Amino acid sequence: MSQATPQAEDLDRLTIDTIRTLSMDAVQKANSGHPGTPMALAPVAFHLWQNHLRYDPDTPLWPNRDRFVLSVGHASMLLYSLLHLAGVKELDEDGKPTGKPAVSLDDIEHFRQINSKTPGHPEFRLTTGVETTTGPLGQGLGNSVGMAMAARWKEAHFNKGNDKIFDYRVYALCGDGDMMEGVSHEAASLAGYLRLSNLIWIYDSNRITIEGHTDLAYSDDVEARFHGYNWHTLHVDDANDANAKALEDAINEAKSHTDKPTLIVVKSIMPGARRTSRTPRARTGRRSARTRSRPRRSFTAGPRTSISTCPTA
Ligand SMILES: Cc1ncc(C[n+]2csc(CCOP(=O)(O)OP(=O)(O)O)c2C)c(N)n1
Ligand SMILES: [Mg+2]
Repeated sequence: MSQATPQAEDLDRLTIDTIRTLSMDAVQKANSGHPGTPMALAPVAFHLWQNHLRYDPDTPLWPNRDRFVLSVGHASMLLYSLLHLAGVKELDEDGKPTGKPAVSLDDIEHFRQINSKTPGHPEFRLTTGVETTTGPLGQGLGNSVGMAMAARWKEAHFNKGNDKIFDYRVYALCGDGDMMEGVSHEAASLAGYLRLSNLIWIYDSNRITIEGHTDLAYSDDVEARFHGYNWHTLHVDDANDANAKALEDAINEAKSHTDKPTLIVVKSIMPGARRTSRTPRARTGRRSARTRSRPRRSFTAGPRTSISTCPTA
């Protein structure tokens, strides 16, 4: 795994911080969007994409690729940053390579602009590498169950003995809002009944939504519900950089299961803004240069984008 040497650790940290700064700057330039969630989930997404997700950036439609579903579609800058940094190549509507990146820096500069490849919520076909459109909360989770069922169908039809053409997994990243929606629980029930062990949901249980603390409207014991649906459940208490090992262990354990789907409950905290990271404004609001520079100061100095207006070292 990626923690072998100090140099590798530095590079991991730089990549995580670059996801964060791209997300901050794009939201700031658009003056619209959610910077907090991509910033807080950057380590989770990085470790998943770097160490687990099986994909080929040069062949984005490779049939046996793992699928990544961003059910927290409002955190779209997380996915655009990943596609940009991973160097995923763009395909045209016939699936032919265009020779361009799926998401360029210019596309990120046009985040949330009309006709851009980087709309507020990711859209299937519009942006190469986006596996499904996830506008309404809960939607992506429902889609991920369908994808995991499709994978099982392909395995049953095309794998012969030990020759496995298909053995991919489906990962979905979700939040409190997804769990509040009914569709996610109907889909989870089906996934448990079908024993879809190729399905892993990572739930960002940050206890905050757009309106405020989840205590205002939500008190479910989510893990208990999922046990009832015949899922494995795991948790990672702090999904920040320092705890990469806990996250790695949880994903490895989820991958080792062959009998049921797995829910990994993570608690994300936005770095550099711990005091305010659990307020709705921190997660969804635009920031002044001063409040943006506070988290930025705690980040590794990485490549700066031309969209940045933030005065920092
Ligand atoms: C069905 C549906 N209702 C409302 C919205 C609008 N919406 C976007 S983000 C959000 C809050 C999501 O909260 P949470 O999932 O906890 O995400 P976090 O704020 O922690 O990133 C809402 C209500 C939506 N996208 N879909
Ligand atoms: Mg939340």
